[in-house]
Amino acid sequence: MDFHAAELAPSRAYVNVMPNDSLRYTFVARVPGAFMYHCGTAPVAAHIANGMYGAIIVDPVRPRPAAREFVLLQSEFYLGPKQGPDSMQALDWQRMLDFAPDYVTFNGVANLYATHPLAVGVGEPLRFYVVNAGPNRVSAFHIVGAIFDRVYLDGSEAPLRGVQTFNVPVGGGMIFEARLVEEGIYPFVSHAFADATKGAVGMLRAGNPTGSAAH
Ligand SMILES: [Cu+2]
Repeated sequence: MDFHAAELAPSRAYVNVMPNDSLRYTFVARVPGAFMYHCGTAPVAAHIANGMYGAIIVDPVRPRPAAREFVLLQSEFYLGPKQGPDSMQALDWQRMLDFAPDYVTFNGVANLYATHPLAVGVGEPLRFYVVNAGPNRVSAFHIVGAIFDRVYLDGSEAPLRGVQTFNVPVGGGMIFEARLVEEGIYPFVSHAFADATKGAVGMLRAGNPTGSAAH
């Protein structure tokens, strides 16, 4: 179990834990930010592609200003043929090596927030903790119709300002702050549009608009 928020010796803490065995270690989360954790057992790519990851948000000692907050965890799924009575699909290792995912998702389900938009207020301060588990695809995070007021790179205390799109590297996490200036539907995407087409798209619903968005 590999916690990116930790500073320690992997050879001590990130060792294999076999069935019926256990391991305990602690760490101090010194650096604030949005961090990935994942299974670190070989082959790591297979385990991440099978969903063995998550996000840890480390808050700064002095709290960030109040905002409506969301955690978005981008990842990919590479599927083999449907098998058995329940049509189960296992990882296709070659497709993973070829960067050819079937689905690219926010929080594990393709188009999850396109079909279930996130409700926000008009002009409300918004904060997105975006973690990219991969295992392969960089997330070009963008909100259609908004410009990020601030983007924090991991533990950086000095944000970038006035940013339209910013890459979240595989195994990285960024904090995005924005406001939506008028009532409406605002898509958020990975602007790598093959990935948006494969499911890395959602909607923010500001206020109570009528109509829909073209993206
Ligand atoms: Cu890692």
